[in-house]
Amino acid sequence: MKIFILLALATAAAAVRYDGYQALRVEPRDELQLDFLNNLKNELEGRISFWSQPRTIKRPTDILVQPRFQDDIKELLDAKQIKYSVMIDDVQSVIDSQFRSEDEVEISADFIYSLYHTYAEIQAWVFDIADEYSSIAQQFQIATSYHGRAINALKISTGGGGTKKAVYWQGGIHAREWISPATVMFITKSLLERYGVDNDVTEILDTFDFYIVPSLNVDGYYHSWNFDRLWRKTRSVNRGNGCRGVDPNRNYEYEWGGEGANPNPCTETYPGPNAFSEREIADTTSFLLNANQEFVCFIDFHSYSQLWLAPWSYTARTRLPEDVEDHFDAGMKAITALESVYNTDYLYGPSALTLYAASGCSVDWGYAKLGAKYSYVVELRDMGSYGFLLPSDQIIPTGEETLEGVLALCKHMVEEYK
Ligand code: 0X9
Ligand code: ZN
Repeated sequence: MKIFILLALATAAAAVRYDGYQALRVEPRDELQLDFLNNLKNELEGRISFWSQPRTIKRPTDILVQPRFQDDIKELLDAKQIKYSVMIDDVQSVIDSQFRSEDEVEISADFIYSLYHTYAEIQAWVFDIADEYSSIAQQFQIATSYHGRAINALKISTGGGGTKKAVYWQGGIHAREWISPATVMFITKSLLERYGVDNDVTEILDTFDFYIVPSLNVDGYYHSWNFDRLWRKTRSVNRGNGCRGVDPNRNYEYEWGGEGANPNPCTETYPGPNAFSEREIADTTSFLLNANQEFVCFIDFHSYSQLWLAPWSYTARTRLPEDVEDHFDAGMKAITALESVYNTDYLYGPSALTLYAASGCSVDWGYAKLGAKYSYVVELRDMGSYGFLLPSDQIIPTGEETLEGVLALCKHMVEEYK
């Protein structure tokens, strides 16, 4: 009996709840207001979570505020005449609406693309889709997580014995960005089902080999399903510190530990004790470097903000890469095609200049170290109505428009490389 009660208590305490938490959209007007927000962020680090960084007056900053701080924060913003609005009134109710009911789980044995899926379901999907398209697709384990979970990947190849140029796409590096794995799975199955049916897709798959990882940060993803929906980082233990996890998108070995990374392990942008400290990142990058293929494309799918970003990410204070014009041409083709589907507004630009500087990011590593000319980081929907909590009825539309975006990019690459 005692044990039972203890267990019950432990489970009740495990899941983080966000009852009454508000997401505030804050729109700084000038550098002074921006500085104020940055100071606020530093002071309240760990107590208030910034969903986006207050780095530019061109983009709003979204802040998650717990009930007991709401009055104070709003008073502060009013006093400084900083414009804000309540983006989400009760974060927990939006979270609740995202989890599937038991009925939905039982609906069908088929994979339902219009729902969010658990870690186990996504990994099973990799095996199943490889089986379904076994003449051109193959499952393989690309990495192992800190907790020993398998990180499965798909290789799509229509022949060529490894001599073709290659494309690499990954989703789910940030755990709470659920739309990312969902979108990567949607575009992957769309490519597979259109091969031999649609001329463009056939030419694309006949020109390039594809390596696709739907869910990279699997420990974080598992944690976001079972314990804290808003978890971002990995789940590794930080020595001498009670706060867990490293930001895997600050952990790449290119300009590691510079701007936009925070040495405090309790922050969301902690880059880790050293580059590639996270097994998920070390394993995937070493796979790519040893794959014996020439990678020409690297895309890391994130959410949210509707941005298509190119190098450099690590700083705005350097010359843009020599391929800047080609990055721009291909990137603009991608967002033009994407926008034409549902009129979803996207912005294209070099990462640090468009958003904020972030060092040790995948996009820079993909370009500078892997040598993939077309290296991008894509921030999927939305613009901040739901932020990381995008409702599942937007999965298919997001998939459909993103598919058109990547197809336009691939067509550009076919022209260049075929
Ligand atoms: O900060 C990140 O890792 C990415 N944004 S997210 O909200 N998905 O966490 C953006 C990385 C892109 N690089 C730069 N903005 N420099
Ligand atoms: Zn992200």
